[in-house]
Amino acid sequence: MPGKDALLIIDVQNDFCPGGALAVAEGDRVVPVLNRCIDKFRKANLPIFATRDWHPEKTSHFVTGGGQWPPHCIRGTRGAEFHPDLKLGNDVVVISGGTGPDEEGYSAFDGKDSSGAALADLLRGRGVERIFMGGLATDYCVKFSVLDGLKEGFKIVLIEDAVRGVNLQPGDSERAISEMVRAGAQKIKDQSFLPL
Ligand code: VGL
Repeated sequence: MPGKDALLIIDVQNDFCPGGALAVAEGDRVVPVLNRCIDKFRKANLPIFATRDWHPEKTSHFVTGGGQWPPHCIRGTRGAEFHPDLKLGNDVVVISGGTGPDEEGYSAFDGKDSSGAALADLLRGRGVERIFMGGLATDYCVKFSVLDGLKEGFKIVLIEDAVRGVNLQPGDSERAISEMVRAGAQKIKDQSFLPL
């Protein structure tokens, strides 16, 4: 794997996993796949970023504030925590999104680290040119993050077996993947780059 690669893990939080407030079917199935990716990137000393939906209690993103979604990923709650089996460590940069009362926060590129730095600047600062992405949910945060990453000029590789979708309408995830590929994303299964 060339030195200009990074791993970006999107919103693998309890509320998006089975039993959570906005559970994605099989959401937890991405965890072992992403853990193998984390091992690879960690061993190769390549940067790893993990985003989290980090909402206030009251936001126009929730049905309770006039939006579309049941309350989920309210910061400070268990639902907002990363899935406990995800092998995150101190070396992983956490990016928080949807923090304002009027923010949908779908795209990782609207998120910030703990010092307020934007994701694109952090990536460029590390010399990243290509981003491997996986997480939740295919048809929302993953899709918007992939499309924004391409607009920002990064090469994007979608790890297909490391994503799951909400599928409010049947087929939303497949349509989202087609849209990402049409926009210029490459898609792979993690096994295809694991034995480096
Ligand atoms: C997401 C729906 C609502 C996501 C966030 O992380 O994909 N989906 N909020």
